[in-house]
Amino acid sequence: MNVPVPNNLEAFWMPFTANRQFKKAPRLLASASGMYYTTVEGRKLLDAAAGLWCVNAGHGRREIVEAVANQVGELDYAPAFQMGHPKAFELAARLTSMMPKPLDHVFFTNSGSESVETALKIALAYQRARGKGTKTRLIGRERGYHGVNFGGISVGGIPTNRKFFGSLLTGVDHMRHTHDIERNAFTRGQPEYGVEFADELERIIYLHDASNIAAVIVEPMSGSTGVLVPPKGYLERLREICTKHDILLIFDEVITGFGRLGTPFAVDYFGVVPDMVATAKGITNGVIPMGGVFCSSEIYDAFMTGPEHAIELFHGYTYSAHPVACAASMATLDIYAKEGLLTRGPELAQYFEDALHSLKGLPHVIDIRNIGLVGAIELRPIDGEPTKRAFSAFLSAYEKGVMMRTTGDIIALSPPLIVSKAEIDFLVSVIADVLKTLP
Ligand code: PXG
Repeated sequence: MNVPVPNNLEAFWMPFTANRQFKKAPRLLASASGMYYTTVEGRKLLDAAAGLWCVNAGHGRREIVEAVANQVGELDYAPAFQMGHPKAFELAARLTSMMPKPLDHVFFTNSGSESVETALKIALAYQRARGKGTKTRLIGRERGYHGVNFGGISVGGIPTNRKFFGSLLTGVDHMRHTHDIERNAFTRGQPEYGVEFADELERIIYLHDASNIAAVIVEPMSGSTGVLVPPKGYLERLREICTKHDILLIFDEVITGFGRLGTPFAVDYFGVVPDMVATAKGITNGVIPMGGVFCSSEIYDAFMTGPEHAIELFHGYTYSAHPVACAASMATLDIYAKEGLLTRGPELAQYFEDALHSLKGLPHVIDIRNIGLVGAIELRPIDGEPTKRAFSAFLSAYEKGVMMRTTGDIIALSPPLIVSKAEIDFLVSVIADVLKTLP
């Protein structure tokens, strides 16, 4: 299949992309099915990134296509404020039934970034609603990615995502990240060392006093900054400290939600229940933009006071609970359930882990780490040219038939959850070839 290529690539300012490099040698996708993309030149590419960590059930799923098509024909849009439609309520009930108690309510958004802003705003408004309006500070973590809106980059911990954009939110502190390559390199699953990094939270709380702190937000496993798996006991300790000081704990599960760790959510994998969970991506298999913030009943109930005719939370989006997104999500959840995709950990994670760790000893590899169906290979950077080696690996893998993600000098792998053992073998053999030929 040869698909016509546009002759003007200038108008589109591409996000998070080296625009000039791309436009000289474009990588254009024409179609997708199952585990594979097809480029406009007709080349097949194994999708080792689930799109951007979202296409968990694989591409071109007929049931989702039909659900979306039918929904557009039946109810294309319903106002999100002071009106509703049945699928929004049905979906919310289904989603909350997948979460442990007390996460019994969900607020719909259209992306991970919006889910994060929503969670932060709910945290602040909740503290006020229950008479604790001095609790306004927010605590994030270095190397955290919480999307690209102002709240998210303020609590986020990626210097390049922050430094160009002014003074950001005030009243934000960061704990240190948990990546400790000296002590934990080549760990399979959760690292042994680093539970004590959680104690930094105690120091920050001591400095500001708990009466001034609203919430702590972390990714249970940091995805975008290179698959940083939490040390054993770390999340449990964060939970203990937050509970002790009456501070909300928010998990950003935009990546870990919907099966990435081999369990439905990271909440299940780690057995740690936060007060809010931000999600997006896999909620619709990436087909239609959507996100959702799960909240505890304690939070929800704190708002359900005052006169009944009054709006309780002054927040929401034109497209919150969009009917087409709801339909896509329900069809996605059906596939996840029917094919057992959210619990493929026991069946596949060990195989994935062994395959990845077989790359140890190849040129430039300084760490390999993994959890569930996500893994990373960290490369030694070229002196004075950070990110260049991994970007070369990305381009070389693309030529060899694999689409993967790189971040800094780290290769991140998160294939759709339908991946087979043979596809894992192919992926790892391509990466091995790439590493052997890299400058
Ligand atoms: N939180 C987390 C943990 C994320 O990973 C967002 C929030 C923001 O989601 P939206 O839908 O607004 O993009 C994300 C997004 C990558 C990559 O390759 C990761 C993301 C997005 C694009 C690329 O690491 N994560």
